This record gives sequence, C-alpha cells and structure tokens, in this order.
Amino acid sequence: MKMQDDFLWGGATAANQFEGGWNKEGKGASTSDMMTGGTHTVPRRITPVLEEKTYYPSHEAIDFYGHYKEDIKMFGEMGFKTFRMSIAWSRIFPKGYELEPNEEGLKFYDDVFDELRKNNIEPLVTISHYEMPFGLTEKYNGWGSREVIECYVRYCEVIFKRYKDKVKYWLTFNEINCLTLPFGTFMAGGIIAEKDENTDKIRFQALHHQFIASAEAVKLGHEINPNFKIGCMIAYMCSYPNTCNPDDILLAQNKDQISNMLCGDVQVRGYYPKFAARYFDEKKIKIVMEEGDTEILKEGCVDFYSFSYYMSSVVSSDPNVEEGEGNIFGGVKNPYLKVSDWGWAIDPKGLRWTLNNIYDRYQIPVMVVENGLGAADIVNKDGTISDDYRIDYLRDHIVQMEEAVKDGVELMGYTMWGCIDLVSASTGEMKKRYGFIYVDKDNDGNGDLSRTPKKSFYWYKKVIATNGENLE
Ligand code: BGP
Repeated sequence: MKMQDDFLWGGATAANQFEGGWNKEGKGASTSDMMTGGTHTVPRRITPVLEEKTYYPSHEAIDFYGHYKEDIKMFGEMGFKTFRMSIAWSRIFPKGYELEPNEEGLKFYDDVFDELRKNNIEPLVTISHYEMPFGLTEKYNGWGSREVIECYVRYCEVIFKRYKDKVKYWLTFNEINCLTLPFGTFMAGGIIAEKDENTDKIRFQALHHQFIASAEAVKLGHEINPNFKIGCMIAYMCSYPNTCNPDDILLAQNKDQISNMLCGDVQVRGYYPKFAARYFDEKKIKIVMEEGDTEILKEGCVDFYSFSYYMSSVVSSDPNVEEGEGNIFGGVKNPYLKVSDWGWAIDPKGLRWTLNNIYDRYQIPVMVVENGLGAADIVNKDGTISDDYRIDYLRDHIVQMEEAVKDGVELMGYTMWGCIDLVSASTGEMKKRYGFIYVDKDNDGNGDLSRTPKKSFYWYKKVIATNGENLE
C-alpha cells in the first residue's frame, strides 16, 4: 500500500537530547542541562547547581549545534519530507523571564530552517520538549506557578513572528500528559518537589497552566499566520486489561481516560472531560482556575493530534497478579509480546488500535511523531552497523499504521524517533540508540561524534522513495 502523496515521512529529535551547545552564544541553562547521565548515574539525578565533576549529557549531546548542515544533508539523502525538532527555549530567553529575546539564538534557528528548506524538508517544531529555562524553575518552581504562562506566550509570540514564513507545523508541548505521572514532575514541569511531597496536586495544577499556555499559543499562532497548523502531542500509553474480568476492563478504561484522553480532550475539544471531576475529587485535587480560563481553552483548540507510541502495557485489578517488567510505566507482563533490551513491550498492533481509538474520538488529522526502537548497536569490524532488529521493529509498525489508514484513520505523517542517535530522555544514556545514523559517542561522553549511516538508513530511504509501498 502507498500513503497519500503529501504524507509527511521523516524523523524526530529534541533540542535537549541532540543539540548541545548548551551555553553557546547567550543560551541559558535549561532544566535538562541540570540532569545527570552516563553509565554510572542511572537513574538520572537533578542537581539544583551544576557540579564540577558530574557528567551532563545535554551539554554537548551529539552537537547538532555544530553539525547541523551535515546532519540535515543526511536527512535529505534519506528523502525526509519533514523533520521534527524542538527549539531550546533558553536559547531564545536564557532565563525565561526576560522581556527581550537573544538574537543569536534566534539566528541559529533561522539557519537551521533555511538549511532544511534547501533540502526540501518541512520543519515540524516542538515549542517545549521536556525542557524550559532553569531560571523559571529557580524563580517560579516551573509550571507550578501561573506566571510561567506569560513567559511561554511571550516566547511563542517571538518565534511565531520570526519564523512565520519558515515553519508551518508546530506542537505546543511534548508529551503533555506525562505531567499526570510522578516522573513528569521535573522533566515535563520543571518542578522541584520535596522528597515527601505529594506531587499529584502540584502536577495537575501545572498541567492546567500548560493547557492555558497551549490554548493561548494556538490562538496567537493563528492570528500571526492563519496557515499555521498547531498540534498537541500525547505520549499514548495503550493499556490492555489482563483478563475479561469486568474489574480489569474498567481499570483499563480508567487508565485510558486519565493517562491519555484527559489531555487530548482539553486540547482538541477545549474543555475538561466529565470523568476528570471524579478523579480530582477522589485524589483531593482542586484545580485553581481563573476567570476566563474556560473561554481560553475553548478558543485554543489544536488543529491536529500528534502522539508518541513505543509500547503497550497490561493492567490488572487483582493484587495477587505480579507486576512484570513489561513497561517503564509498570504493569503486568504481556505473554504475547517480546520486549526491547530496555524492557519496553514491542506491540505494532497496539499502534493500529491506538490510531483507531484516537481518530474515533476526535475525528481530526492524526500524526505519529515518535516511534522507534532503543537498542545497543554494535559496530562491525568494517565499520558498518547491521541493525536488522530496528528495521523489523519499524516495518512491523508501519504495516500496522497502513492498516489503520485502511480502517479510515486520517493520517498526516510519521516521524521516527531519534532518527540520528541521541541522548535517552529517561536514562541519559547514549547506548540506547534509536538512529538511522550512528554517532560515535558513548555513555560517558567519549567519541569523535562522527556520523555513519546504519543499514536502516538505506531501508528507510527506500520506504520513503516508494511512499510506504516497499517495506522489504
Ligand atoms: C519520549 C520522549 C522523547 C524520547 C523517547 C524515547 O517519551 O518524548 O524525548 O526520548 O520517549 O525515550 P528514551 O529516550 O527514554 O528511550
């Protein structure tokens, strides 16, 4: 099967995981610049001040900052129609609360967008991908404070105006629903919580602030350029019931509602779903809303729904059922699925289910903006990398994506995650590689940063050239 002519094939990245140049030309420290990484520091630590002998993987990352021309050329060679990247907010507003932007930071993205155009690649820009200026954490404790909305909207106004003729596709927040989970507190919210603090309340309040910020950005973006297409981005966590016990079915439904639909509903429909009220009540969460918030949400609905998909999980209501290692989000092991080297359950059919589920609910264009396999690649003696396992993973997912299109889903595009090796968000490692392009760098920062196409590079090139028809 072929996809429609304007299907957006491409790859996805995020500034904090691949850009580097963390303090170059006026850039301020971002929240991710305060997160440790490398073999010896998993899980990642957050250091409120930079420690001298500690390794911070985002500081250099894979230095896209210094290699962007070479990298974009390789994306062009693969035939990318689109490239998903994020802007490092602290490159534009170093502390986050300044009134004037950093011109050198703006200039860098001008150059990147021009280079993409030269290679016929349409940029797809995430405005905030798991980072914000650390200055906003220090001053406001991140998205926990409402003041940050104004800073975000000011940042959006600057980039929307500056790049209005260079960028058409935008995403307001990466995986916004990660704020519904404890691990998102700092990574998605820039919030430093006390060890014993119950973070539910603060996270859901922060989420509300992001909803308002996103809605204001959508409205503003459309005023600046009515042709902008601005989307939401959800980490879709598809959860199966462990058995046909109605308790398991209800548990899976509830998980889908809170983890996935709550955010999609607010951003696509413009209001909180009814089930949220009960959840907040039971959790004793009281969202502080200001006058006018309801209207803002209504006026700032997104144009399309984008999401990341890596795996599925299984939930059980039975306390005697053992939790397995099927997923980073916990859950029961699924006996029908294999897992990746990092324990993520590989489930291509779950992608078809997810696409149908989303489209049935919202009936707006959908895009898969992250999907891929983190694996420890081995460089052969002759310097080649035979990542057949990655090709298998991607092929199986693309097949199911095409099935979903046959089911009727209106699919805009597919950007494979980590199209060039980059730093892992959850572990801070380099070893967990996703790319079509190998980057010579290890967990502790050693390597010459040279780039080498893997076997999957040539495979994906053929997939794009045949518009998804030839997956062999
Ligand atoms: C998503 C994030 C990405 C990316 C990806 C893979 O949740 O949006 O930033 O990192 O997951 O995860 P990891 O890097 O932890 O393997």
